[in-house]
Amino acid sequence: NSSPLIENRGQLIVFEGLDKSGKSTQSQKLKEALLKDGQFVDLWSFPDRNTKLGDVIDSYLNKRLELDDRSIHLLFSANRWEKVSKLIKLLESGTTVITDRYAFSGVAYSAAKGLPLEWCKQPDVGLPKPDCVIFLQLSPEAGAKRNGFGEERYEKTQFQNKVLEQFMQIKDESWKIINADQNMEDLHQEIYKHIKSLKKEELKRLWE
Ligand code: DGP
Ligand code: NA
Ligand code: NA
Repeated sequence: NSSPLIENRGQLIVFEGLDKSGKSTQSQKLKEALLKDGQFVDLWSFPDRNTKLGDVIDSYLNKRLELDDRSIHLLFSANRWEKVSKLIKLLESGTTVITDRYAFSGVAYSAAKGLPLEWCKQPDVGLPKPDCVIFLQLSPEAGAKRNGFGEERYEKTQFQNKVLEQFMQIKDESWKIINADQNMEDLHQEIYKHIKSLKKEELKRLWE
């Protein structure tokens, strides 16, 4: 008995996990499955490296640029905020938005450097709250064996272990933790089933 506004809005589905946990592949597969079901779906990725802020973030990740930990933290957050009006418009118009990473990465990666968790959360307070966070759980050691690991700034096993600890501090009732160390197709089916079981609710805001 929810209102038409709630019934018709798109869902915000976030994929989180350590580097190389399979988020890009699985978010793409989920998009394709939901499109097949006749839904409107957009697939996003954070950081969005295609904006001016995203260009600075890309330089930082590729180690062409050094920035203070707090400064880069705020840039990652600003990179989410610069896309919020578009995000809300899409959700309200009935498009489901899947994002590869969101504010949870924002907090986990910075807190893993030693910044206070509460400080890390503040810039993202008020962002649209995901209807569901799919957390792809893969051990840092397994991630390190996957193709391409080690190229970017944060891709070191010891640091990934710290990031994982922080992710486990910030998880909440909207999270679904899934074992990512299984074949791509089984993993996809598990995610798809979970998403289809979600109830439509009013859009809330993060950490308020
Ligand atoms: P990706 O493009 O998803 O591989 O992300 C690039 C790297 O940046 C990855 O190591 C995770 C990290 N990252 C993503 N979002 C944030 C954020 O908001 N803050 C920080 N500090 N790191 C982030
Ligand atoms: Na990465
Ligand atoms: Na991403």
